[in-house]
Amino acid sequence: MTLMLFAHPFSSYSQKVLIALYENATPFTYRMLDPDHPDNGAEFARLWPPAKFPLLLDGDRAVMESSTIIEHLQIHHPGAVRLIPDDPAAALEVRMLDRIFDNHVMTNMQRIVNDALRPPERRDPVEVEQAKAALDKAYGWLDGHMTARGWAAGDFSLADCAAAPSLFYADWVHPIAEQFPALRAYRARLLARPSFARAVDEARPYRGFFPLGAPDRD
Ligand SMILES: N[C@@H](CCC(=O)N[C@@H](CS)C(=O)NCC(=O)O)C(=O)O
Repeated sequence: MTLMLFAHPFSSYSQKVLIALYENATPFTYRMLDPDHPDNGAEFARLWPPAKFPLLLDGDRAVMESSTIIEHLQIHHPGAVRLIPDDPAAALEVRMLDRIFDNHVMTNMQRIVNDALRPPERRDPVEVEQAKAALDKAYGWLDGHMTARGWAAGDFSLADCAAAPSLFYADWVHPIAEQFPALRAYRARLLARPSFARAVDEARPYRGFFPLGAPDRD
């Protein structure tokens, strides 16, 4: 049964799931969500009216939410790389870090990007200031957490799939300061991981669309 992923290469949550697929070389059909593929957009909107992507279609079963998609892949299409450990306590740690990256890094990064997407008269400097302050708090905690660690929670896992795009884009909108060397080194390690390097390369043609202007690096 062919897996189908409705996604876009420049989307951070799409990248999170693409990392998982690439880690295990899991075959799938890429259903690109862009104006050149209106049929994909129409089917996606029918399957999931909130229209937040990515979405995985496994036969006739639609799976929403990036973390759940990665859990689904491990249960139904497992590969050599176990992204959620079998040990329940280790799995809990992985899921906690996954939530931290999504809720405290990705969400605050998206607040800043979403503000930049608004017309100038509807932008909110207070919102941006609060999001940056929240990112700094997250960076501080994560820097301590990553000291003397290679990956976020044991072996490379779901948590690192979440960390890679969230830290990648968060550093673009609010750079991780030099006072957080362990977090900066972790971001560099994620960029060197072949699965994420591939996702970053596939997204490269779209950098011109980044509303705040993509930096000339990474
Ligand atoms: N909690 C969702 C978040 C998905 C999400 O926010 N996706 C973004 C793209 S990275 C999106 O759909 N943006 C379009 C929109 O908000 O209309 C997940 O983990 O999959």
